[in-house]
Formats: sequence, C-alpha cells, structure tokens
Amino acid sequence: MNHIESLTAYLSSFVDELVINGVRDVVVSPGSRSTPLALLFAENPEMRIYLDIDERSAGFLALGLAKAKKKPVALLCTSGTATANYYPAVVEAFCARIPLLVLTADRPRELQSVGAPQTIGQSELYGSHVKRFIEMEIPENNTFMLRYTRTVCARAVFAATTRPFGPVHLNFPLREPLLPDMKEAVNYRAQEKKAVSITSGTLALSSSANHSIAETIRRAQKGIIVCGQLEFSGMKEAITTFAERLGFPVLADPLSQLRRGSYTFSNIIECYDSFLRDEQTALLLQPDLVIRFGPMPVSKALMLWLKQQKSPHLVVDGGQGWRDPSAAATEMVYCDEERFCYDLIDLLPENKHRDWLALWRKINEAAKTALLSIRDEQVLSEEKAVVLTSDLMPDHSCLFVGNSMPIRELDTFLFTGSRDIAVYANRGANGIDGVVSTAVGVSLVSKHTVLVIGDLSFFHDMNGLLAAKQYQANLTIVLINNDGGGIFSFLPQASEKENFETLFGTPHGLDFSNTARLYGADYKNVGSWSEFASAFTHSFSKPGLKIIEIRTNREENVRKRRQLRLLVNEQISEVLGRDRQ
Ligand code: TPP
Repeated sequence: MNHIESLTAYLSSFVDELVINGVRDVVVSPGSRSTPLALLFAENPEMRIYLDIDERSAGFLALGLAKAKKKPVALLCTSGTATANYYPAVVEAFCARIPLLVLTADRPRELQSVGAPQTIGQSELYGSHVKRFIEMEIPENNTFMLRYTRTVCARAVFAATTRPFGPVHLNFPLREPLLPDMKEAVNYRAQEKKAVSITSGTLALSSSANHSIAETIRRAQKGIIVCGQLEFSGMKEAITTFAERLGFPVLADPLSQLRRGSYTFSNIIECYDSFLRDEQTALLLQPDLVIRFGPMPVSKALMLWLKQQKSPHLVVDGGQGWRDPSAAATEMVYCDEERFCYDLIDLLPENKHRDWLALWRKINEAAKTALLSIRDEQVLSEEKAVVLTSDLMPDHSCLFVGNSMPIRELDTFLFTGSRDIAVYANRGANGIDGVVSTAVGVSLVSKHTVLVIGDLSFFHDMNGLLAAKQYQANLTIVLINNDGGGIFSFLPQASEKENFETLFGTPHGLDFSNTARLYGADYKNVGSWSEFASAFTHSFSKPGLKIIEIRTNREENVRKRRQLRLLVNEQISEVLGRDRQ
C-alpha cells in the first residue's frame, strides 16, 4: 500500500470529521512528527490555526479559547517532552470541565523503548486527568480504516463535550516520510455529513424524585442557594427565577456570573465572605436547607460555615461529580441544573417567608457600605485596584482574574450591577501557571478583556505574551506587583519571621517594564488612582496589549483587610442594633 496515500487519506479524514463535529480552532506548536496533521489543519479553510511555540502556554491558550467560545478546541504538538508540557493545562481542563482535544504525534511502536530520539511513553500520559485516552492506529487507506478514523474522532469530540466536559487525548503514531500529498487532501474533505451521529439527552429526575425534593423545599423556612461557577448561560435565568419563587437568598460566587448583568438582583448576596467570618452573624444566619449549584465557591469563610451547618444540603450537578469539599452534602442530585430549576418551580408555591431574605439583604447591604469605604483611600492598594477595575470595565467585557489574591479580592469587592461583565478564572486546580495564556485565549474571541494578575503568576507565564503580540490580542493587564506571593502573609507561616521571605514571600525584584518592551506592550507604572483610572479607561480605545502596573505592599494588604473586617462587623452591629464587639 502506498504510504503517502494512506497518511493523506487517514489524517485528512480525521481533520474533516473534527470540522464536521464543530471543532474550528486548533493551537499548534512546531515540531516534525506532527507535520502531516499540522499541514492538513493549515490546508482546511474551516480551521483557524493559532501557533504557539511553548506547549505549556499553548495548552492554556487553547483552554482560554474553549472557555470563552464554549466550544471544544484542539491542540497539536510533536512527540517527546512537548507532550508533557501540556500537562498543567490538561489538568486544569479536567478539573474545570473544559473540552479539549489533545492531539499528540508519536513514533510508531517499533521505535518505542529503543532509544529513538524525542520518544517518551505517551500512552496514557495524562493519567486520570483526561476523560478518554485513544491510541490511534497507524494510517491505512481502506474503507474500514477511513471510517474508523472518522468514528473515533466523533467519539472523542462527543466524550469531550458530554457532561462533565473535559479533555480527551488522542496519540498518533506516525511513520516517516511525514509529508502528506496536499493535492489529494481535498478529496477527503467536505463530507458535510457526519460518519456517525451520536444522540444523547438531558439528565432529568423522575417525577417522584422531583416531588420528594419539592417536599423538602416546602418544609424549609430558612433556605439558601449557593452558586459556584456556572457552566451554561441559561443558568443565570433559571437560578434567579428559581430563587425568586422560593424567596431564598442566593450566595453568588463571582464566577457564577450572577453578580453582573441586566436582570433583577433582589436575591443576590455577594458580601458573605466578609460577614460570615463574624461568629454572631454566622449564627444568626444558620439555614434549615442548602441547595448548591456548581463547584464550591472561592470563599473559604463560606466553605467553613457550610461545614458547620446541620441542615439538609443538596448538591445539584448535571456533571455527576462529587463537589463536596466541606463534606456537608446530604443529597447529591444528578440532574441538568436548568431542568432541575424549572421542574421544581412548577411544583412549588410562591414563598411567604420574606423576613428571612430581608435579614440577609440587610446584613449584606451593611457589609457593602463598610467595604465601599475603600473608594475613599488615597494609597495604592490591591483592594481598591479591584474595585476601580470592576467600576470602570465597559459593558459586555471580560474580566479574567488570577490566583490567589486577585480572585479573593474580586470575591470581596465585586458588587452587583447592571453592566455585564463575564468573569473568568482558572479555578479547576487553582494554579498560578498558565493564567496569562488563558486570558490571552479569552481575549482573542472577546471584545474587551482585562486580566488582573499578581506578579508571581505573571512571571510564571510571561511566554504567554507572545501569542498576544502575534495575534494582536486586545488585552489590558492590571499587574498587581507586591514583589512576591501575597497570599502567604494571610497564612499561619507569616509568623515564621526568619524564613518567611525566603520560602514564601519570594521577592524577585524584577522590572516588568522590560517584559513589556520585549513583547511590544504599551506599559504604564501608575503612581496614583487618577493615573490608574486614566490609563485603564484609555486602554480600551487602544488596540493591542497594554500593561498597567500597580506596586503594592503585602503587609499593608493584610492590615487593610483586617481593618475592613472590623468595619464590616461594626456596620452590621449598627443596623441590627446589637452591641459592638
Ligand atoms: N505553583 C503553582 C503552579 N500554582 C500554585 N497555586 C502555587 C505554586 C502556590 N501558590 C499559590 S498563590 C502563590 C503561590 C506560589 C503566590 C501567588 O503570587 P502572585 O501571583 O504574585 O499573587 P498574590 O497572591 O501576591 O496576589
């Protein structure tokens, strides 16, 4: 059999089937073994190729594209350590339920474990962090094998996009020569019809299960709804309608997308992280039912408080996971979340316990008043940087926040408002790696994107800036530079004065204006809030990459947070008419 003919027919059919199944974006990294697939992707007019030299950044770039497009994205790299560099992004995609098709080229079996160059064990490389691993066959050109490559492709896309979404790894052993016949490739394209279609349905509960849950809800006088990151846009409306019918407060994580947008916020509570730390307030708000959607929210105070509750605790998850780090769940409800909300709305009367919601709202408003005092601060601080950023973001823009302090600051300071801001973060595995690339991915398919990131996380993925330069991303980076890792100053090791800076603070003294120069970014180190506001607002009218650096102080950050917490408690005591502690 002619080798080139087989290579061309088998791999062109695979690429064609990817397109037919809705995959239109591929992030390619350079290499030799992946040559035929790279060329065939380039030859297919339906495919958009993003080239990223560093596979670690490439993996996260694909993740960002998939997050923002809400569609599966493919990755392609050569054999050897290139494949291992995808690992962190694959882990994040698995934990955050993002669909990726990870395509790795490999040497054929006869060149495995014999000291061939650039050859490592790629079989099941990502272990339990992919939904499926598929070892492809050596290319052959016959009806059976061409159908095989198409159906295996369809199955891979289906696996990646079936709840829970996630990455699928396909390893392609390829023999030399590696150049396909580009003139022939078109003959295996534009099939238009899927080789095989896969039909599946929405996960729903039986009528008796719905009635039993409705009964549990009906009995509750003090229910709450807790929302972590929500995967689907229809959830916003479903949950707000459900909450209004029940009259329950909704404790909404910034990634739930429920804090911003043009809909009613009457049930949304956003300051819980600040007020649940206070024992008296936490006791006052004990619920008799918890209904939780999405992963556990960012707030540690909320997680610890939920852990103490003795009430029934329902976790609704259409992805059928076990999202219960506080070990508080009493019932896992495996049902499509939107379906759950609407099915139960039909079974439940309007809630009459208005006092319960009013109490939550009163406390939330008091906390918000105290937190907003930060707006009057003159000194540069991380807290006010986040408040101003969210105040000044344009309508219909995207805000990407890094780990670990930026997402926590946002949790405290992102208040409800009608301006629509889509909030993103890498909270699957909470890494400080790959954040720049993921944000670049989001920015390439969105109008205005802002990334708020700490200096260590920025340093970790500076290579990610190349894609921003090459693809003219419209991205504003707010770089909060406290010269090291701010989160550790809040942890018990902060008392280990002697070793703290070396092991945890980790100051680096880098001058990031040089980074900006290297990647051709517009750069501004701001010294006042008026300078920040002006640079930030201007950044939206300038195309390309903009970096606005704010230098802050880690210890000052801890002091400010403590001061604000006291202020929150004082304000709550005042509105509740209780003695100040
Ligand atoms: N390495 C990875 C890949 N991920 C991690 N989450 C960590 C290490 C542990 N870690 C969590 S937060 C953090 C580190 C090292 C410091 C982050 O510092 P920075 O990005 O400057 O943000 P800050 O906390 O100062 O706001």
